[in-house]
Amino acid sequence: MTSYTVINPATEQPVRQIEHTTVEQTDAAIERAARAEESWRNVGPSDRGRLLRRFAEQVDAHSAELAALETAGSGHPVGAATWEAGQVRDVLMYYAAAPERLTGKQIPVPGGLDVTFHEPLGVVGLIVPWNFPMPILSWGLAPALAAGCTVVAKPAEMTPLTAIRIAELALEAGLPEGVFQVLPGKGSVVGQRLVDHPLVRKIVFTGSTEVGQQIMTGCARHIKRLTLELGGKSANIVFADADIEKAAATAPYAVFDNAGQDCCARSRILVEASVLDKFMELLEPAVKGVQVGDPAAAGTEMGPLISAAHRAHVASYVPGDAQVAFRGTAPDGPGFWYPPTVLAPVAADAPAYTDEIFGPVVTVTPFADEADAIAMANDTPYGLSGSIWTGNVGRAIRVARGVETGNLSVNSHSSVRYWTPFGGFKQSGLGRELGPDAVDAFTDVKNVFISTD
Ligand code: TAP
Repeated sequence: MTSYTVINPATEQPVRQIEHTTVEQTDAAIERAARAEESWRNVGPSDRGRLLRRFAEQVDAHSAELAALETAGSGHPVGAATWEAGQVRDVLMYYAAAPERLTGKQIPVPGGLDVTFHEPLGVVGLIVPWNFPMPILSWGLAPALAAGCTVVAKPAEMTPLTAIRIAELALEAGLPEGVFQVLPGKGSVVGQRLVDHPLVRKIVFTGSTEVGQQIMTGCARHIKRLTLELGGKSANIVFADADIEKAAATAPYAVFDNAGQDCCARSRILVEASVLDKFMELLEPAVKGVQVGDPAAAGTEMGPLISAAHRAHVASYVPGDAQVAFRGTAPDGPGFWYPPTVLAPVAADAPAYTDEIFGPVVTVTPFADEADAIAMANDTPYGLSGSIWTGNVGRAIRVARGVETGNLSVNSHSSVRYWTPFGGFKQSGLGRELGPDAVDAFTDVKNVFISTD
């Protein structure tokens, strides 16, 4: 049996060795999940809700432990990791109310009564990336359990620790065996088996567009339900009539959060040409002020990248002759550090402008007018997120409607709020997670006609 040693990205020291799950063990887990689903789907709505609330409380009681695990295993600043553990609690709590509200319709028809039921799909395979191990796990897990599905989750090979602990907390909270299992291992083994196994009725995948395409092809063989959350190259559009001070002060956090390893990173800043110089003047101290350092220290805003290989990938977008406008700081010594980096000017066909870098590198490009801004924002195969800064309400609405992306914020950079739907346009994804309708994505609608004759 092979294994993986989790490395602390801030120190390069080993944290824990985790054994890989084999194909045979994956099959056994899927079969356990299928057996568990037969009874989980029949647990009464109030009892299912109560168990999910207990699960949320158990996560809450262990949030400091979960945050410390994420800081050690993924390099997330402890403040951010604490928020992430809180997000798992909140998402579980939000969907704990769903079983009691999973209503169908009564549809007027001649000759009888017609009603619809939302039937759980069955076993759900959840494939999670390394950048936000806790929140992304919870976004699929909570609504799936609420719908009456059971879940087999595969965390990313590099970041399995919090998912493993959350599955233990589920059992401690009283969830029956087999309802939620975590299988650490490789995507090409465990993930692939979840896609190929006929008893898995739905895949929820978050990760790269390339792997997402392979998974979509695999799911087609079984007409398997599928939700995809993929990459992004989102724009932060700043108009001359905006609060430029606030736009510049907040722009670093919209792209350097989680060291830029964020699918929603606003990695292209587009600025109306007439205020470009002023914006750059204000952006420089904001970038230099980002607190980069020991993720275990309170007050740290940005930690290291996940691995040496990923740092080399990010650095390849900033070759020796790159136009670096200015940079923030990063510690010396061990750890996969990379400083916040602003590139300007940058050509429209430069890889740093077109590719998802998934690191703390941002480009700044001027635009002429509103139509130009929308065209530039849309000039990408992605469409996940974005921000619009303007003092003109009409313009905010026009531009929000014009930008082809799933999640936009005006005069702010909020993106993922569990109360609202989240997902991508174009090659950023398929389907939506979160929000009031997420449970529907884990059910099939059954229509029943009852004759009154
Ligand atoms: P991927 O390489 O696509 O990996 C994501 C997950 O898929 C990992 O658990 C991986 O396992 C698994 N996987 C790999 N090959 C597989 C296969 N053939 N079959 C089934 N599963 C497989 O992405 P990544 O590098 O971890 O994450 C970065 C990408 O994710 C970026 O493009 C980013 O934008 C995207 N992302 C998107 C979002 C949203 S919400 N849209 C959120 C976060 C990240 P291993 O552990 O073996 O790699």
